[in-house]
Amino acid sequence: MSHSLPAPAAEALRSQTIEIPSWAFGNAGTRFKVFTLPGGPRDPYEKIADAAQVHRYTGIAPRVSLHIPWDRVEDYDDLARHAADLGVQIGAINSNLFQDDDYRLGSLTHADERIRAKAIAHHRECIDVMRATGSQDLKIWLPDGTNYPGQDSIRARQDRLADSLAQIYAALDADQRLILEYKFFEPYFYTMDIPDWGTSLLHCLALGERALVVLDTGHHAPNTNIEFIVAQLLRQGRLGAFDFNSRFYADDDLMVGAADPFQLFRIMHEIVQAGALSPDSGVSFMLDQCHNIEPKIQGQIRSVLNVQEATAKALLVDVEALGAAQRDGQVLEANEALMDAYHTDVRPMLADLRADQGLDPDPIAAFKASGYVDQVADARVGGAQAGWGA
Ligand code: LRH
Ligand code: MN
Ligand code: MN
Repeated sequence: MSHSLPAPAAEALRSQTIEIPSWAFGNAGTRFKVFTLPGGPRDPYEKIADAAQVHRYTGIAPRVSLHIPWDRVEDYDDLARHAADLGVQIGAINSNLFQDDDYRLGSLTHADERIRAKAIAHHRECIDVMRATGSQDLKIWLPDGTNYPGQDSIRARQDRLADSLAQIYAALDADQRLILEYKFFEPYFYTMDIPDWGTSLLHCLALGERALVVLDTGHHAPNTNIEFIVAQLLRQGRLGAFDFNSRFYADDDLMVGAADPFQLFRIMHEIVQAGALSPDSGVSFMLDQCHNIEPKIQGQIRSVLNVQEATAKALLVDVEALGAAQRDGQVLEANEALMDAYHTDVRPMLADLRADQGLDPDPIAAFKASGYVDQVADARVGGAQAGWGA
């Protein structure tokens, strides 16, 4: 049986890229326990080396997002050179507004101007890191919010946030973007200052055209129709990036496509229909995950492959049949057109595609056989392993 993908699908898959986060390689866990594995990276250089393994075996993960201050180094030019030597680039720079005592009552929304100025200055540092590393995207996840009704004025916080964001946006270079994440709960539980895509979008619209929304798949209430949000943001040209991960209950940050591969397919269907897969679409496909119990590099490879498989299925949708059924009001035939694609086993096709590209058809087996895990376990002795947050 032929495993070949239709030529346009193969071409789209060859140009697809997925960005992976530096913090996926550090030790993570829950507030109950962090499990460590031998050979964990001890600094940003070693995190990038691990990330480069994911690209080496999948061929589609050429960028690594950094998080400041977790990935703070003396010389960012040197870090960018190190990445380039290993065949990858620095991707989005994530700021951090959630680990400083000053931010107990807020950061960019804080009532005290001095605290807001400190939070804004942190973003200036991030923009300098972007300049040194060639990064295009400043990614902001705002952890601000309140726990009790009446604790602060909801509206005044929005006004202060708008002002802070405007100052950050003004500090960007003309080719840099601000990408703004939302999350409906946690670390605060009564209000979050950017709880949803609508709030993020309103701030982006006020800022300018280089401000776009980040959709983290774990940041919604249960049963939210995420593909609807994707379609809506794409219509507005304001979907800047995904933070992909899976959730069963809260912000679980498990491997994308593990909890609900069908949801991932539905999201990628909206992307493909809108022509937003291509690298010049402005949509950055990133992972935001932690690997609490499983091996991390292998977990990242699995995650990248899960996105690739969902994308391949979305590219296999018979758009003629789907469009005809939709126009004719053929409800079940339209649904079948989607389900036929979803039920296709694309794994042999992707294995062939990889062989064509000079990659091993089975990235996980190839990575395991490489001996990298044992090699770093032997080499990385002394020093403290990096965690999710350091
Ligand atoms: C917290 C969070 C957020 C950020 C990441 C660094 O919810 O997961 O999604 O992107 O930490
Ligand atoms: Mn995220
Ligand atoms: Mn999150």
